Amino acid sequence: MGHFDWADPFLLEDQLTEDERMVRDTARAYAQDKLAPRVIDAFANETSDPAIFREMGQLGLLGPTIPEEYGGVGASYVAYGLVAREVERIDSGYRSMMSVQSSLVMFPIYEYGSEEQRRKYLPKLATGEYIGAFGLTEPDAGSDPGSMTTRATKTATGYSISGAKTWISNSPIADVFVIWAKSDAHGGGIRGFVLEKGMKGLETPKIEGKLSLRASITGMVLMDEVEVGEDALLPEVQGLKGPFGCLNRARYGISWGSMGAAEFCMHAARQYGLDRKQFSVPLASKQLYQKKLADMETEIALGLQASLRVGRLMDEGKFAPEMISIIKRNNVGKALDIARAARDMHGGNGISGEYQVMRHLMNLETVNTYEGAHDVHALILGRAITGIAAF
Ligand code: TGC
Ligand code: FAD
Repeated sequence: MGHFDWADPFLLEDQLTEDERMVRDTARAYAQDKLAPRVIDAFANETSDPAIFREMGQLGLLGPTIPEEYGGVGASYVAYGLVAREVERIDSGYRSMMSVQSSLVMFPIYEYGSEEQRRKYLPKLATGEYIGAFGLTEPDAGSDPGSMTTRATKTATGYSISGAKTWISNSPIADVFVIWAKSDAHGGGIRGFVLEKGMKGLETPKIEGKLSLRASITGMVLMDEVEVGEDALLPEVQGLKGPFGCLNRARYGISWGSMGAAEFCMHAARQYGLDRKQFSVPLASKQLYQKKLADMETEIALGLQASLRVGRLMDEGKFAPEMISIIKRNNVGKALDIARAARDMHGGNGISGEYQVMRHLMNLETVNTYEGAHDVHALILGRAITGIAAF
């Protein structure tokens, strides 16, 4: 008979390769030693430390799936998921910084870019010397990015880009922007462009006063006739499948990351229940308290196992986007429920920054909305199940 470990109920550890465990251990040590000590202040003061990109870069945690010749470490998608889980165990905002850089900026430059673009940007994005941002969402085009109005107009030497992107992670501190726009020269089709900080007509104001994801800076990208050369166009992709190809990877990472946040909340609630006495006994001795822990344990075990399965299919080139909708939607939804229950189980202490569960709860509200809102993923699945698009 096997041994039951409440912290690893389905022996996930045994299902990882040696290399995957190594990457995970690096991410865990960094997250616990370097991110955990600064997150309470960063969230309280709404500060996002750009040095985090260089620190992660040094450890190979940015764009880990990119081949070594471009600065990555050629890791598996399972390893990438494990990194997201360790980083989001600390804070969803830190995972956001990492996943935008890796999946939404490095991936499209690698997959859709020219050889010159790869060589110019990827090594510096991998070390964190450059910070990247991804501009798809607009004030009037969120769940429906196909209705974007940002335009690229052909000029003698390249393109002139005008439009507004909003809710863009990293934008106020970014050096490199992957921007999606409708291009006149390509029949109005959606194309990707790489813009750089300091270009004339490009502004990136910060969005102030977020109550969620406060350790990750968010802003707009305002473009007023920004002139770029032909070399700014990502040549190898056209249409919405360009941005969606990136989103598949980021959404997959979020499915692991949200489980990291959920694990933090569950472990905190367990410890709190063992330490805290009411009615002369530990709270953890109560049936209601144990049932909540059992529900958390179950959802986390199932969620991690599902992410691992989809990760393996990605590594084998056999995944479909709908698989990712299942795990992004379900894992984040369950993580939100778990964070809410953990907050409740901490009583009054649960609302204090020091106990951290309420910060996870507030962060997960964003995670539930971005990268395809919870209900939008239900509709993606509904379309696959019925053949009828209900968007
Ligand atoms: P639809 O007609 O379904 O598709 C248009 C074209 O795109 C292709 N496609 C995909 N390709 C690859 N992967 C996917 N997941 C794909 N989904 C669709 C599709 O095959 C088609 O190609 P083609 O060649 O036939 O043209 O498009 P639609 O306009 O009906 O879209 C519907 C819907 C709801 C699925 C989609 O618009 C959607 O997913 N909306 C959600 C938007 C979203 O996720 N935005 C995220 C913004 S970035 C962000 O939030 C970053 S936060 C990061 C952080 O800080 O961590
Ligand atoms: P809407 O699309 O207006 O949706 C509002 C509500 O309506 C949701 O509950 C949604 O589920 C529901 N809904 C929408 N359509 C339907 C429908 N057809 N049927 C039923 N219900 C529907 N975007 C980027 O491009 N890059 C980034 O880096 C980025 N970072 C972000 C960081 C943060 C902190 C946040 C909050 C957002 C970020 N986003 C980013 C934007 C994010 O992707 C969008 O907020 C998200 O796609 C939802 O769009 P929306 O906010 O316009 O909401």
